Amino acid sequence: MRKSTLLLAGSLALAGAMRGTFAAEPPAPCAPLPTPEQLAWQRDELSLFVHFTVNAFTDREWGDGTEDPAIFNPTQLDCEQWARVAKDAGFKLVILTTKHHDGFCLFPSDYTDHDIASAAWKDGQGDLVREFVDACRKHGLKVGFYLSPWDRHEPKYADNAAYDEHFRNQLTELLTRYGAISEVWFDGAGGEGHVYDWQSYYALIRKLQPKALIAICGPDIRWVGNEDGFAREDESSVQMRDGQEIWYPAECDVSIRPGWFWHKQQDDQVKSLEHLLDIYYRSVGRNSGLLLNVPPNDKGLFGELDIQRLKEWRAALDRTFATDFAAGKSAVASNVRGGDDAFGPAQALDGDIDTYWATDDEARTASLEVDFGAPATFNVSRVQEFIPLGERVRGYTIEVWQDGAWKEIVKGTTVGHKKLERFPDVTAQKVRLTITDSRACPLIAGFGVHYASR
Ligand code: FUL
Repeated sequence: MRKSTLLLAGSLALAGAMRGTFAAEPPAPCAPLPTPEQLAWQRDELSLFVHFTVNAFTDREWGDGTEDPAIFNPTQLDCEQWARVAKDAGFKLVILTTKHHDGFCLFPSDYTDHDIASAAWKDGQGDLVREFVDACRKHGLKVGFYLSPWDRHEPKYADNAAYDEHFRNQLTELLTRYGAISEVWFDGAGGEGHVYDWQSYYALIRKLQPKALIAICGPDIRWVGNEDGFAREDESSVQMRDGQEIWYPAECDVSIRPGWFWHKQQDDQVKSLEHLLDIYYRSVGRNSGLLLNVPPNDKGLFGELDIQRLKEWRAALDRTFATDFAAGKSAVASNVRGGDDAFGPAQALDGDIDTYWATDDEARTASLEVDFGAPATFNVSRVQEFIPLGERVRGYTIEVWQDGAWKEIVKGTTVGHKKLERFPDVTAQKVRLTITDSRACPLIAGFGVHYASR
């Protein structure tokens, strides 16, 4: 045993010596860092939102809580259809509105009659949340719950403390009956002036589902600040709170239609493919999670046009990123950590975001040059940092070699998990990524250029 360990160590040293390098120490983390759950969420990139309640039967966006629960009767409800559509379009997590502002619960709650047990659907015997969770699990999707703090039906809402208890009771039902929950989404809308005991909600979630992320009115995932699906060009997961830097990644929520809920007259107002692609590039492509809403209709099904559009969207993205002109090509870098190939530029071009090109500790600027071997035409760039060790890059450029000189085509700020840029078609044989500013030595897990057909 000992002998073979020695032999292994000896041959590794020999291999290092043969290529003129010895294993370099991995870089130190650059705080703040993501939790394992935040990291997985950022790498998942895509979540589907499902807005469903009595509003699908009243043609409203905000129910006022006076709706008769009996009207809720999605006669062809098929949560598997939702899950299949989500899966095929590349979503990793699906978040359901288990209770919207109208207070109607899609699960049978012991704390209200304003719920699925009073609905005509399945004579009050059904549990829509259960069907939703089962369908997601069957199709390998993570599950998230939206539970509206603002409740326009519940009489206890008038009494802060009584409502806090009511809300915790409902949270307990949701977080103990349905297995592992990945995200709890707290909407900040409505209820102006009402004071919620947020800390007690968070403590309960941490106790019942320690791995669940708490989003929006919560400490783990931040609302991007609009409902258009667009992040800022310099969106960063490093945010200041109470004078401290914390890891707080952004989520972009937007609906595929004008409304969050289904309205018959919006059946032909599904966003165009161009619009949805724009949303992708300006959310996922700006270091943020995309939470795209698709509302089921009054039958309990996604619309044909919504499904068709999602297919087109997935196909367009797949076509674009299947082109990857720098992948596996020969590359040189201005600085390689300890001269060790384990941190060499090839690590940014290998399609594996768990390996990365790294520089020596002192470097704050560095460049990586790729030669495709033949001219290529492209119009999208992709840069990805190795965020398990923190977000570092604060400035970068991309240039192409044309007519004997470098010509700048992208000038960016932050990178984070993924930064995509679109630009007019450019043809070149060599491309250069330069990190112009960084909080610590840059760690680049992915660099690529792609062609999006128009
Ligand atoms: C908003 C709500 O008022 C909308 O109805 C929707 O749920 C959206 C996601 O959040 O604040």
